[in-house]
This record gives sequence, structure tokens and C-alpha cells, in this order.
Amino acid sequence: SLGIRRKVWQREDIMRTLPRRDPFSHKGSHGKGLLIAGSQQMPGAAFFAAKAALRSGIGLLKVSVPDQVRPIIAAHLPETMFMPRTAADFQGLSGLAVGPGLGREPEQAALVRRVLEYEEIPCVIDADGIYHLKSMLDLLRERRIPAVLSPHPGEMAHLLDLSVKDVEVSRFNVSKAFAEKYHVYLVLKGKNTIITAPDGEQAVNVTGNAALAKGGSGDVLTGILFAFLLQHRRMMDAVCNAVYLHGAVADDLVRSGHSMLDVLASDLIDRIPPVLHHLY
Ligand code: NPW
Ligand code: AMP
Ligand code: MG
Repeated sequence: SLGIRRKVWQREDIMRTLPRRDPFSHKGSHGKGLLIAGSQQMPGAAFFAAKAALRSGIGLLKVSVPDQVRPIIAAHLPETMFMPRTAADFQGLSGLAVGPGLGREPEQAALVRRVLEYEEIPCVIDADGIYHLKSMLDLLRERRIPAVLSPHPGEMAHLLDLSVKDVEVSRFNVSKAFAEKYHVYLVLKGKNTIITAPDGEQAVNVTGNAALAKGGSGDVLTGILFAFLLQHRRMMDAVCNAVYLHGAVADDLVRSGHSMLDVLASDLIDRIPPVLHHLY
């Protein structure tokens, strides 16, 4: 129909656009990311996003978590390196992600602001990062490289001062208006996640199921999004492929070995390797 550019992102799309590793590549070729996440109350969110990013191919991952959380991540995910929360230097990084389990205290807002102001490299903003973003939306438009935002309907409603119902009855239009206005890649989560580019181009995801309706699922998606953003040439391909893979993993789990009730965020991460193996 006239002027509407929407597509269903399919298996053939991810098969076509998933980048193959250059045989001469080194770790620096696949992204040096800093994940700013976690809090004493929510160390798990940082762990899920970090491990999902590593399982999705990121070359080097630094994590910025509160000091008390460091030993937990270090013990369970020794592949990560650390950056103190107070460090102000993003030099040499190729991407930033902020938000999972971050907390909503006003002092965390400054972290989100610093990410937004560092406009030279891609960034993913999710969860509590989106909560803080509300007071600095105008920074989004200033960025040279558009930000990627991955709100669930509750977070989208918060950003727009709408009810969740208002968002859910017009998911396509709400997404398009926001992505165009603020010049972002918007991932409006939920059944049939909608991905919208800053120019209004839209894609719908059809993978995933209600096994994902459990705490931690979104944090896993943040990690996949982060890793894929640093490994694709086109941002739209990266975002669509990440959302596709996240859902495909949940579908694979309920097809073999799991019910929709028992799937944990950790199970999603553990199922990334066999699903990627079939797509890659
Ligand atoms: P209700 O009341 O449920 O119907 P919040 P959050 C509404 C971290 N986590 N999907 C919903 O309505 C995250 O990373 C840490 C979802 C409610 O009013 C964040 O940092 C974990 N929500 C932090 O917790 C595991 C929907 O939105 C509000 C909705 C808070 O994130 C869990 C919920 O949003 C979690 O990931 C929809 N389709 N529709 C860990 N193990 O460390 C409406 N809502 O308050 O931002 O809560 O998403 O849990
Ligand atoms: P979050 O609320 O941030 O933890 O994110 C939840 C993730 O699970 C998002 O990627 C959602 O799209 C996905 N999800 C949650 N419920 C469903 C569902 N019923 N069907 C498909 N995907 C879902
Ligand atoms: Mg979330």
C-alpha cells in the first residue's frame, strides 16, 4: 500500500545479512564494547546482557558494574573485563550499551547522558536506561550515529506519557512517529516486535513465543543487539537479526526439551550456539 514500507523479517533475510567472519580477523575486528549495567539489586541483568553479547560474537567486552557486583560477573563470566563506574574515558571503544538492571536512582541518569553524548559510536539503550532517557530525549537527535532503543510497551508508554493500551493499539504508528521524530532505531518489544529505522522503514519479527514472558528475557536481547550492532554494516540488519535470533532461540527451546513455562534467561543464552550454528 502507498507509502508504507514494512516487511516481515524472515529466515532468508538473516541468512543473507548475517556477516561471515573474515578469516584474517582478530578480536578487535568484532567490536570492543562497554556495557554499563547492573546494580546490587539486579546483578543478573548485567550478567545476562554480557553473556548474550559474548555468545553473539562480540570481540571484546568491558563491563561497568558497581564494585560489589564485579566479583559475581568475574566469577561467572571471566571473559569480561571491567571499567570502573567513575571512568570517563570511552576512547577506543566501538560501541556502548546502557540500562539492564541499572536502577532508577538519579545518579544513574548521568551515565545515560554520557552515553548519548558520545555520538561517534553505536549505542543500545534499554530498560532503566530508557527510564532515564525521558529527561534527555532531545540529545537523541543530536547524535551522528543513531541510538538503538529497545523498550517494552510499559517503557514506551513511560517515554511518551501514554497508557500501555494506547501504545498497544497502534504499535506501528507509535513506533514510526517516535523513530522519525528522535532519529533512532526503535525496537518495540512484545509479541511481533516491531523494528523501525530513523527514516521510518519498518520490519516485523515473527519469531519468539510466550516462553519469553519472564524476567531477564529483555536483558538477553540487549546483549544480542549490542554484539550484532558491532558486527554488521547496516544497523537495520543488525537490529532485525538480533530480534530474530532472540525469538528463534525461544522457539527452538519449546520445540525441543522445554515447555513454555520453564525457560530461563540462562536457557536462552545456552541455546544461542546451536541456533546460530544453523543460521551461520
Ligand atoms: P504490569 O504491571 O506488569 O502489567 P519496569 P522491568 C508494564 C531489570 N531486570 N512487557 C508493566 O505492567 C531490567 O533490566 C532485572 C513488560 C509494569 O508496569 C530493568 O533494569 C532482572 N512490561 C528493571 O529490572 C530480571 C510491561 O511495564 C512495567 C508490558 C526493571 O525492568 C528482570 C514493567 O516495567 C528485569 O529484566 C510488557 N509487554 N506491558 C535481573 N534478574 O537482574 C506493560 N508493562 O517497571 O520497567 O520493570 O521491565 O522488570
Ligand atoms: P523485557 O520485558 O525487557 O524483559 O523483554 C521481554 C522480551 O521477551 C522481549 O524481547 C519481548 O518481545 C519478548 N516477549 C515477551 N513476551 C512475549 C510473548 N508473549 N511472545 C513473544 N515474545 C515475547
Ligand atoms: Mg527489560
